Amino acid sequence: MNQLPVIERAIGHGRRTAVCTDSGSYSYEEICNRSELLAAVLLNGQEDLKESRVAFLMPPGPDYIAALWGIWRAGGLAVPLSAKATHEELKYTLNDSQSSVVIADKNCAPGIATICQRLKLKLVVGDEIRNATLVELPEVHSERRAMMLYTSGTTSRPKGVVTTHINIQAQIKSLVDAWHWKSDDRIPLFLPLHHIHGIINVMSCALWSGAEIESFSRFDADIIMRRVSEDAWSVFMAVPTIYVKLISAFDSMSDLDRTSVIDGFSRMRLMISGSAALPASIHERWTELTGQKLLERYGMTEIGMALSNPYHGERRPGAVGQPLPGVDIRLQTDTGKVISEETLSGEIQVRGANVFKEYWNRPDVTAQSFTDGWFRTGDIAIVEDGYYRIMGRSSVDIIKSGGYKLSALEIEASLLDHPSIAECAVVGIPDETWGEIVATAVVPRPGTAIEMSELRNWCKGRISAYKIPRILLEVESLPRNALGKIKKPAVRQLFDS
Ligand code: MCA
Ligand code: AMP
Repeated sequence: MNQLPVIERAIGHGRRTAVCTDSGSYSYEEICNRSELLAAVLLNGQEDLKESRVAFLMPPGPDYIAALWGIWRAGGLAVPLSAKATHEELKYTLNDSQSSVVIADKNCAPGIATICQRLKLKLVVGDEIRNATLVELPEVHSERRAMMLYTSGTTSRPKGVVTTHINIQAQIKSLVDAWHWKSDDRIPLFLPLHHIHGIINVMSCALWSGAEIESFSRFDADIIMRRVSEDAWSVFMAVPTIYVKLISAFDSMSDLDRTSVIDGFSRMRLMISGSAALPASIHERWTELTGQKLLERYGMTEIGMALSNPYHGERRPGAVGQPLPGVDIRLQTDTGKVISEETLSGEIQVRGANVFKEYWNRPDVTAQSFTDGWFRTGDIAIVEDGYYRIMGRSSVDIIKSGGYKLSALEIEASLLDHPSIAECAVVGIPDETWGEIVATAVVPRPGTAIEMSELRNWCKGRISAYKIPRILLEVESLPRNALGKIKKPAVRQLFDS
């Protein structure tokens, strides 16, 4: 039977170690076998899941990979859930994606079981594969839908970005080629596994190549630095906030430890930064400290990676390089003119097999996101001496904090449920560590006052921790334009004064 290329390759990697965690090492063969059993459990007598949505919440490691591959092998569409999401956010994702089944690890299962009961969804606990027997699996063609990741946008609630197996294969192959992935590579995985950065750039590229992943439940600078000093890895990928945190962690180390960690970093084959702008000062500081030139790249949930500094050649601070293999890029002005000179900036538009299929159940939004077959990213760039440089975004309502993309509108909608908030406006304020930090200007209801600490507590359990505002400003009224709409640039200025 023809297997999906991802599975075929994994089978070919056989007894090599695919992933290790603090509980042991797991081979490709072992994970393939688990995924086959899980596919049998999911099929439960059916011949093919036919792209029905299967959501999953598994810790990083062999069970996460087996869940993803198991869903694919049964013909399902995988919906990775966020381990940091609140119950409300999980319910939204499950409802919006019309998931019918949820796979959870036995440790996550108690929390999600209540949600499944309420939404009448079937819960499969990872352990169930112990009693499963193998069945014939369907033949799944690469044109079929494979994965749905939720991403915030300029509309209030997150949208499901659907990619096919062809899209995913194109995203992986482009990076394996451009960044020279090899089967003897070793990489740490500490990024969340409901976003492209962790799922494709780190995990899927490593597994495609037969490389080894060491996975962690979260980023812990001390643990990571200890493993670096032990030469545990050849490749390292992180968001800018992590590099900032590592630089500040160096300051609190003894000279001996510091030298050994820095030597470890300097011996790596490749260190990459992405998901948000890497300030040139951090790029340069990292080189001063470790001798490593970080490779900065640019991507988006809808397109995977699109631009990258070169593996060989100049890695320019503040720039994101050139189009990756197989990815077409153009810049377009807001009047619709395609830019051919270096001096003009415009919106980045992308075409290629890497570009997603659709926003789930939102044909109108999907159609509006393309122009003449090119996907409109909403990011503005310019080309300087042959290298693209990101200048910003066309929407002030998108905030990038710690590498997470947040919708100001989604946060505002949650804050408006607070009994003392009459009106609010959320903006991103530049911040050295987080890139941007979430700030909100609020107009209190008459006779009430709003405290930052109280608001923070109120938000916990309602929105993910990284979306909670860190700065609060009470105002009597919000700046508006002539049509009465809130003026976000003017709201930002309120925080400067
Ligand atoms: C957490 N804290 C914050 C934020 N997040 N403060 C301000 N802004 C934030 N965004 C606070 C917490 O409340 C806590 O404060 C303290 O920081 C430590 O929180 P913790 O969660 O432990 O932080 P951390 O574990 O150090 O997290 C930092 C992190 C994480 C590792 C950088 O944010 C992360 O994993 N980011 C990566 C996200 C990612 O993968 N994005 C890629 C999507 P207190 O101590 O007071 O309670 S983008 C993508 O996939 C595209 C395609 C691309 O291009 O890659
Ligand atoms: P997401 O939707 O979470 O996939 O985030 C994608 C967005 O992250 C892009 O549209 C950019 O705004 C931003 N982004 C990713 N990489 C970079 C980078 N290297 N420099 C600046 N912005 C970036």
